[in-house]
Amino acid sequence: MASLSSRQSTPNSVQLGRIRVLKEGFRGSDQAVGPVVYWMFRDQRVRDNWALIHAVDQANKANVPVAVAFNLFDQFLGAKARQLGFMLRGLRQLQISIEETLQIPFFLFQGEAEENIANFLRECGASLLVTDFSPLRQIRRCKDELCKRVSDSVTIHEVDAHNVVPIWVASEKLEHAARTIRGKINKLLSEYLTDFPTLQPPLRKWGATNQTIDWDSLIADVLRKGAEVPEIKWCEPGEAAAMEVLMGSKDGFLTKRLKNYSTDRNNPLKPRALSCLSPYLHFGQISAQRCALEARKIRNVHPQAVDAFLEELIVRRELADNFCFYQLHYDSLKGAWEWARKTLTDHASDKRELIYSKEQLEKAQTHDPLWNASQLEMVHFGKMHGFMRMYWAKKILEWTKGPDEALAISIYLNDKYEIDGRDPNGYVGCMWSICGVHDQGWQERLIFGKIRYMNYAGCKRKFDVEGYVAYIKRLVGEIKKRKAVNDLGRNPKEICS
Ligand code: FAD
Ligand code: FO1
Repeated sequence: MASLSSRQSTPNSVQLGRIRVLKEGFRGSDQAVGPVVYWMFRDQRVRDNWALIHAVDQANKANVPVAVAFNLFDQFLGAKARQLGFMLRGLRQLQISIEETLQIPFFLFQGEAEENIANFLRECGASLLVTDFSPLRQIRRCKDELCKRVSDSVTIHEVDAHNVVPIWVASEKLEHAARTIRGKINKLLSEYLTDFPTLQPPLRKWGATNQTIDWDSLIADVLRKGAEVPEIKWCEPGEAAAMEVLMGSKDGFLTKRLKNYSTDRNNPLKPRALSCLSPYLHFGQISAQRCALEARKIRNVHPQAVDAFLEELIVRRELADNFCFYQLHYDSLKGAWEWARKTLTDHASDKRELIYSKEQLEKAQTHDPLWNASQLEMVHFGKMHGFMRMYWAKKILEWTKGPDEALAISIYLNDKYEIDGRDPNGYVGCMWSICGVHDQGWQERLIFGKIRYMNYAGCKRKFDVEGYVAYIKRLVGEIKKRKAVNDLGRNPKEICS
């Protein structure tokens, strides 16, 4: 796979290092140049989007029009109403914004992406397809298949619009830990952590389209099919809401909440100390690069908090993408390092005092009120506190039959209930907790072997455990009450029957 070699680029365009050529098209001298299509999937935003900037740039250079296409899969890694509702409501806003401000048409397809996108390219006679980047296997398989299906004349460019330093530029190999990638990323920030150009409507307009998207029925459909995990009300979807969470004057992270990030971010009783950007970052409704640029502007005021935030936002997040990009077994024991696989295998048949089934765990039916609270926070609120995620996953290792099962259950629950699930951060979070990925070996003990251990007593020393349990009880109670009132208002017959 060729990455465009020179790092130079024309002013206002995308650094060439951000772009990989997935397929080089061959056009006969008598063949006209066709339009550019941007197949959007991971970076679902109009603003600060290098893939969109590149697509417009290329269209202007070739004097052809550009369109954006999105493919809604029939099923994507078990996503339910919670995640699909959030995504589609964000996309509905995106369609209005991209069509009104940039006069770029937005097309939505449903079903098999390889087929839909290939058909669309054929129908509009496109010469260039631009896609954004995700290291997930499902997406890579889809792109490989698409490369085979499209005509020889079509070129396909992949743009890393998600990471500040493009994943293949930051490192050419699987990194061991944050300490091995940090220096590589930091060295490249002067080159890549730059401001975005303002995007103007493309020079050539796409002809009239007769496609209308019935968002209401699309949303109603995913809500019905995925009703088992309902939407959350506290997190408003879309680009505008994302910017508000980052820098809103009322409760923005950088404007109002950042100062306690370095001291309070590991206290589950103080969730407001966290940015709460993960839902937006996951669906690409905000760019990590924008968050970093804005955070850097106030570094002189809160240096420690900004540095701690940038470490998570850039180094840890890009380390997770590095792992999934270079380790195809990013979600199984096969992907763990040799030392970790050995120690987990050595201890796989250690006697467990307690074993819970997937169902018992899902229903938060363990003996441990702290674990149950974190599980309920995820199930009902849709976002477990970052510190609790580590304890939560490690206890699954302790209370299930073995590491394979523990990893599978943690990923299943994480992907099903977290609003930010199905993300490289999630796979790596579970792999870190259960398989020691990006961690070191610790003193050997039963079940865990050399994998880092966490326990209730340790949590008690760090924060007010009873306070957290009580807080979650209140939170879940309020969510259930609100839901009952809403259900009553919406369809009284259904409730009574
Ligand atoms: P903040 O602390 O404000 O962080 C800002 C951003 O930095 C986050 O949005 C995220 O993009 C990045 N970040 C923070 N912590 C990490 C980390 N440890 N690794 C990589 N990037 C990080 N994150 C997800 O986005 N999706 C998941 O499904 C997910 N599952 C996890 C499962 C487990 C078992 C563990 C241990 C961690 C998981 N994380 C996941 C990482 C982390 O817990 C969340 O990113 C964080 O809690 C999100 O909240 P925030 O945006 O308010 O965090
Ligand atoms: N992207 C798509 O292009 N089409 C989808 O239907 C789709 C569904 C989806 C559901 C849940 C979710 O968390 C993400 C979803 N995405 C979808 C986005 C996406 O492709 C992923 O966020 C990235 O691949 C993660 O790297």
